[in-house]
Amino acid sequence: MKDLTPITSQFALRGTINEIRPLGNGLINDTFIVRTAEPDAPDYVLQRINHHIFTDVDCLQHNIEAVTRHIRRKLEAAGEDDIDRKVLTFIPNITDGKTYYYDGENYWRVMIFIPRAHTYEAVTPESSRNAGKAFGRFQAMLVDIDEELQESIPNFHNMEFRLQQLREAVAADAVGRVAEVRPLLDEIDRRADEMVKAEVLHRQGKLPKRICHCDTKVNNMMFDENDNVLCVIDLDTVMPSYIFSDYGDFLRTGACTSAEDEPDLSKVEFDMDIFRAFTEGYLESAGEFLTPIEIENLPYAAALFPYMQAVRFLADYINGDTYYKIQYPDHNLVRTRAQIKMLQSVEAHTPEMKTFIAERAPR
Ligand code: GN1
Ligand code: MG
Repeated sequence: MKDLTPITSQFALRGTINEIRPLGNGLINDTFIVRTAEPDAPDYVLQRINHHIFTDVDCLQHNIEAVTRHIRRKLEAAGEDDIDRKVLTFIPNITDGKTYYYDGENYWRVMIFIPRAHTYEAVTPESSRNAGKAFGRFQAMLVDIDEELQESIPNFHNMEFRLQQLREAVAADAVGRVAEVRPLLDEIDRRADEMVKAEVLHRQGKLPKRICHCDTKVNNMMFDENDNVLCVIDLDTVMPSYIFSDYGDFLRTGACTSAEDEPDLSKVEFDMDIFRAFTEGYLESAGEFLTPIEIENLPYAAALFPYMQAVRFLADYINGDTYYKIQYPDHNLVRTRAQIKMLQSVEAHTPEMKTFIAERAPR
């Protein structure tokens, strides 16, 4: 591994660096843990921001700073303890105080590593109830943010736009993979009209955009020693979106009985126990501000995200794997198949989900 201390020395860190090692398994940025020698100095997380994807790093960091500042104020006002573990802290660089550093080639940022905390790749009904409460609370805290946030990736969760990108990929057929994926394209086409419902409702003035996390994968949440949620991490995609983003994308991974790239499709199912627990937790903390249209469409959101992810993985496969990191040649194809299987399982459970939500909707 390349020596990263010239980078870390650009940030006002406390303590002496012991080691820097890779951390986590995100598909976009490169992440490292920076361990310090002194027990009273924090450890840090160093990230190389993928600026091919986040082309406006200034906008990206502005969103993150605004959101963490607002949440910190809310936690302080609520008299919470342990606040440094409940919201991320970014370290300014030593030259101009920005929360990122450009070395002429790459963009880097550093945040405090949250101690005695862990993430999960899979959840239990109990921890997903906590997760539901945490993401609902995250949205609730941001309902009254006064700073304006921009979309750090324009049209990120816009289903019409994602379908358009897929169509463009198919038309270009850059690496000759279209013929092989026809059956998957048919699965996607059949559902296209119903899946763009959020955009339609928004144009009709019936569905608001709110500040959402937009990458609520289960592994983007930190839990403490007692499996309580501490905070939500990976804030790159915090931006205005429909609440469906956070609700739906959590269930896509959290309520899936397998990994998002499971090759054995018989293992990919929608787990109703997780759905029930997460939904109860979410409605408990978000129920206050959600509108009836938002609540009524939660089952749609559960289907929308495996669908959208299938569209994105498949477009990347067709484009020759230019966006997501892959571990083997047809990884994006395997991912797409798993997302379609997940979608089918969600659809099979939709009537049951509707009944469950109707019975619990706040009035
Ligand atoms: C990406 O960075 P990571 O792995 O948490 C992606 C998400 C996808 C996810 C699929 C900026 O998230 O939108 O849902 O992969 N983030 C971006 O695993 O595209
Ligand atoms: Mg992540």
